[in-house]
Amino acid sequence: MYNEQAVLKDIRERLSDFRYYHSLEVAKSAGKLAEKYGCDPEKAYIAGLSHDVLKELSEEEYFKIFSESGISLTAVEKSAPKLWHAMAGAEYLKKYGFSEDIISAVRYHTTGKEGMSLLEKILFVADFISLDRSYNGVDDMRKRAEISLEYCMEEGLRFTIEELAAKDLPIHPDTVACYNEILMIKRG
Ligand code: DGI
Ligand code: FE
Ligand code: FE
Repeated sequence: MYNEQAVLKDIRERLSDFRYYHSLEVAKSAGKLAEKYGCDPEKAYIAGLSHDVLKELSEEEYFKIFSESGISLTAVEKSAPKLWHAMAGAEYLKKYGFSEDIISAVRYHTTGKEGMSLLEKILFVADFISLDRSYNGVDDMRKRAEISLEYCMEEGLRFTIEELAAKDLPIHPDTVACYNEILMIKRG
């Protein structure tokens, strides 16, 4: 239904071994989370498989995609190269005819945003807890994902925001909005 073989071939050709295996693991984790939380596992799997498809482009290649698709970057986005693969990847994946919900999950998998859909949350969490991940605290993140997606996202966003602040890097407004919304839900 989603031309999984073509996506597999595409990511195999575009990504290093390390990132290719990361993509396979995110797909598996996303599929499992979808089953647990009542989302479409096939959609979650294909979103996971393709979420980092353009992670390894050059600056020139990203900007070619942005200008061809009429995407203008904010000052924060211009100064944050790590965000480009999600913005460009979402555009690129339109060629597969993916539905808007899959495209949007890829688009926001790095920053998150306010008002995320179930599929968007699943991809965001799967990217943190996939089996290839081994950072300090990953076990806690996996436990949190068993309890609720938001409980895991809260910690993931805190981790990202702290890391960015420590490195003097800009924090995207979508990241902040996502974090604030989850805290407000928690506080009722
Ligand atoms: O592509 P992956 O490495 O699998 O994971 P990802 O797409 O979540 O990217 C994580 C990187 O993106 C990490 O180095 C932090 C960076 N990042 C995430 N949110 C923000 C951000 N960078 C900036 N400048 N601002 C953000 O809000
Ligand atoms: Fe990514
Ligand atoms: Fe990823």
